[in-house]
Amino acid sequence: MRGDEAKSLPALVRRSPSPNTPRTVPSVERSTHQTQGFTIVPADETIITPTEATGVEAIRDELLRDYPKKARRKREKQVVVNEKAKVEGGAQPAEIQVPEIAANSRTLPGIITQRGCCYAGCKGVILGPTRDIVNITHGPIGCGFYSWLTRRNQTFAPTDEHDNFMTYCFSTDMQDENIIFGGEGKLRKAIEEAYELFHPKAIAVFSTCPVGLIGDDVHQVADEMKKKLGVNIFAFSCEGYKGVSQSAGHHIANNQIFKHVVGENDAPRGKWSLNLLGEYNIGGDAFLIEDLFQRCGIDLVATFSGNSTYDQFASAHMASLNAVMCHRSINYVANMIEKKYGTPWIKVNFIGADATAKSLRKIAEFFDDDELTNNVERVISEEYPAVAAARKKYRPLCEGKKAMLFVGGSRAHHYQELFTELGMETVAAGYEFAHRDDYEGRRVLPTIKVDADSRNIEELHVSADRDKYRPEDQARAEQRAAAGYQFKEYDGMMPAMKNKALVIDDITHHETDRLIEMVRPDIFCAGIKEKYVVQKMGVPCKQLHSYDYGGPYAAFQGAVNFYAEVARMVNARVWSHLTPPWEKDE
Ligand code: CFM
Repeated sequence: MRGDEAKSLPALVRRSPSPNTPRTVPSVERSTHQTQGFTIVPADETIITPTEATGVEAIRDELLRDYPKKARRKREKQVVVNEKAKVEGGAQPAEIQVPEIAANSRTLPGIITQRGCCYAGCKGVILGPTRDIVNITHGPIGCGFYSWLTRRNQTFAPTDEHDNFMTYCFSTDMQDENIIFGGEGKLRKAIEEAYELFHPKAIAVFSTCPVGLIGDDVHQVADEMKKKLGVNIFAFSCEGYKGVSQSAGHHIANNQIFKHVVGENDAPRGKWSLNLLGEYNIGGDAFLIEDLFQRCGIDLVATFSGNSTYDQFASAHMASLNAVMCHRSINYVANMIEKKYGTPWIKVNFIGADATAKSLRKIAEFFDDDELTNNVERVISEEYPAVAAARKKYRPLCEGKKAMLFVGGSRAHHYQELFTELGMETVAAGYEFAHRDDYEGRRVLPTIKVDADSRNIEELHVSADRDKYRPEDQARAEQRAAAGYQFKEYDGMMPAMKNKALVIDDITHHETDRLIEMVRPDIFCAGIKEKYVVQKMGVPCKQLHSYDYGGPYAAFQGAVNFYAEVARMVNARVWSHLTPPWEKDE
């Protein structure tokens, strides 16, 4: 911290530095904007006045101050002040430029990350919400237990006759002897037993860490059993240690579903058909989106993977359009489907009432059919009165309050929409495991360096399917693009945030503590691991992973639910009455 700024901070900083910690920090290297050939004009909105602007940087310095040198050098690149600039000139229309942030890199040991593992991303996130695939965890029982319905992904099997295995927990329960002599035999038996008991359409096998370490060939076993039993059986090399976070697990899961399931069933498609990619039906979100589609007459072929079935995945290649909700977990699937089958894709967001209306209109615009446009406008006008009434009631209770959001890979961005609708400010946000494109937008994709950890994750080389590629879908996309319609667009979280907001990748426990102490937000959004620590500091914490047993929060009705919940939380006085035991005098 530089001398003068230090003086402006004491009101913010409650904790005194330890006597051994030097008060000075080497000046931080800030990323600069590419200026050549452009004029840089500061973006108009700023949340912090010039004097306070120093404050944001001082807060950043304060977060980094206590780290040892090496750790600090790494975190400096992941803790960024969102200094936005509007770049004018050049051939393109003015665009917002944001600083570079380091993301998708290994977590420093000991920092207490919010992240999960590769197996969690594969088994829990991507395949967890599918109800009629038997998901067998190959590994010790603990891994199986922790993948058992801990993520509030809901499903709706229409009758008892329809398979729903989500409430089951299948594990090979590896023991010492399997670790020493190999677990393939036990896996074969487990697959056979699951088949005999349930006769599912498909069985998936998930590798936990020891499976990779002892070298069980899960793919060979899956192939062998597929031939023997005559149902689709495939496996995932999603050992927990692979990659740097659950993001690797998403990729491994999606690759296998793309390879082994998509394209298996050529079901007829409706007039306006689409897949919803990256919506996992947490707390029933997908039910509300499905309802909107149904009322608009949109044919939802498959959701990846909220409230989904095997058959839906198998016919996903038939849809006319892919709409991507969670960019982080699935954007590459949209690309692969486009290459193989010709289906174009767009980015949508059904979190926030305004975002929902915008997304529905974008879908209608793609199909360019008056009948669909009228349906969409009718549904929006049916939904808006309730949204407007809720805003009128709850916005005055929330206006001007500060939020912080630190969630996996999409929600830290999407939920800012809802806070904006309530008149609240997102002063700091970050992802656990997203990549630079989720922060800075897809235009940085060509500049992202692929490191050794990412190289470990298989990249599929996809080409057009000789029989199933539809040139007419691509022709329509090209014609729509020529008319100015934007495909494959995602600008990322940072351009959408206010100037000078703090953006923190893979936030550490220490930074969380210090940030809350200094800024005292009115609400902190994270997960169960953070929740009670944050609340003991006197700040309400909303879980955006599980919704704290609440929700749904998607679409219009979800927005109304969220407004009410946030208004209740930011006005709850219980937190101001709380003195944590360590602050009591005795
Ligand atoms: Fe996508 Fe998700 Fe998320 Fe994610 Fe997740 Fe999740 Fe999440 Mo928890 S797929 S990146 S791995 S939106 S489980 S439904 S809430 S961390 S922000």
